[in-house]
Amino acid sequence: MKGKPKRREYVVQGTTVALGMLAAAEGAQAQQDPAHEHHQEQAEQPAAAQEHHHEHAEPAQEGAKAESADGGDFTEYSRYKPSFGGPPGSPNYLGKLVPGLRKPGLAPVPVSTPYLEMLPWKMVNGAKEFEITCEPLKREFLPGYWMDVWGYNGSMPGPTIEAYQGDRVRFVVHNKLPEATTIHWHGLELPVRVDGVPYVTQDPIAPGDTFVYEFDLHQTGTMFYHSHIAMQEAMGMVGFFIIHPRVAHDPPVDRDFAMLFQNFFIPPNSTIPDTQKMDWNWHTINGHSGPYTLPLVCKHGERVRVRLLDFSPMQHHPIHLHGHTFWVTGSEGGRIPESAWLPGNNTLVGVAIAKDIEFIAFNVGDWMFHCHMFHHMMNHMVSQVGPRIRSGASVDDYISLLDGAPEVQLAKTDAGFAVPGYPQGMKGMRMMGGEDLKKIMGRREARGMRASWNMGVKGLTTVLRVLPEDLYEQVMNSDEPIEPGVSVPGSGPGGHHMHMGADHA
Ligand SMILES: [Cu+2]
Repeated sequence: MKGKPKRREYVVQGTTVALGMLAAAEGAQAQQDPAHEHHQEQAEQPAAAQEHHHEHAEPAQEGAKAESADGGDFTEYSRYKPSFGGPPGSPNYLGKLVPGLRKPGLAPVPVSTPYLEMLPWKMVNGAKEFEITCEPLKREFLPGYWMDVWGYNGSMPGPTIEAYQGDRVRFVVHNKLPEATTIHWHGLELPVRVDGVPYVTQDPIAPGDTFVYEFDLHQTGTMFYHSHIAMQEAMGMVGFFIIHPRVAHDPPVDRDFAMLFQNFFIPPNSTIPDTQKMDWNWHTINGHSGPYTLPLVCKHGERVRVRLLDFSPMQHHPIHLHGHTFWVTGSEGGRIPESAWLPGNNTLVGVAIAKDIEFIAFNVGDWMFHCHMFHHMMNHMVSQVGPRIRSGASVDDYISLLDGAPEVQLAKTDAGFAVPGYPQGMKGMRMMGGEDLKKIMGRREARGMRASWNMGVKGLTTVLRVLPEDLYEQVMNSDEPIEPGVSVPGSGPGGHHMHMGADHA
């Protein structure tokens, strides 16, 4: 960072004043706030937590030391720049127990699941009652690519269920699928008759029928709901079921995001997933492929939680975040005790497993946040039949489906096919431009990114944007135009944002 004065200047300009005020406010708050004192006094509070709240009360000192550290002293942790904290085992080591900017002891922040609605409820006979309709629907994976999938209430994945420990919940489930279904509540400890397994715990819900599930929630964590019929799961029938504690976990987070990863095989020129195929060419996060995934935007210095869920048929996803070290703090089994949290930059999320990660967003910029499987970092990986077909390749699959298969040219004459074995020029992928591209580049969450950012974000890829407070306000809460590239200080505006698809490689 020191070698890049431009970037440093930017950060300083953007945040010094705010930081000074924040530090002063926090210090004052720590002295005056009775809730904070009470929190420190609690006898049952672990020593580690007491220490970090003590530290929280003296951010001014933290800032002063960070300024003079000069590489010699690694023990101070700064929420506003890369730093070590430590030693390992201490509460501020790699930001482990450094709290968010929010006060402890409050209700949790609501979870944010980009592109997925919250499932509404109303109180009926002492329970939160939710209506769920199982149905076929269309989902736009990328602009112009409308896929025929199955899901809930018009959404794939389904809307997010957000509830609290101690709630009694009731789900009135309507089946508008052409076949029978059930809903299983994954990770929940509940009476067996509402476990949602066809034949084993209940009769399947026939098309047109309604079934009611009702149970109490005593757990917390990142759970989910899904059909318990395998081929329906592969059509997309899943959604988040997040159960918050009544009081936020300590240390409190300022943001709580959730991302659900899926794979589908959708043959070229088809819109229907082939659920029996053990090959995958479309990859989605909350129902969208990169760069149509929604950037996660947070403010510099915040503590952020991201809940990761893999609901792919067969494939695991090593989820990698650039520029930050996170701690794995939870699973579909609930909160992990602090002693068992693991630091990492990449965590393997297995099929039907949830992992919560937390970190301090100390590093300003637009950071890649993605699955690290190479085939999951792009769309439309197709072999045998489709865009990659060329002379000498097997056409068995194609020939066996002559009546139903789209027309495929066996000889390609354009230059992109001149290099044998070079698959990246995906000739079957439709070009995108104009209105399609506006759908991607015109989103509020992408304002101020480099003009060419979309060329580097594909498949199971999104971007974590850590913005200084003033830029965050500009991006998220104003409509004034923003210069491209301003969120990657010193990098320039970026090239032209281009059509995606075939010919950029
Ligand atoms: Cu993956």
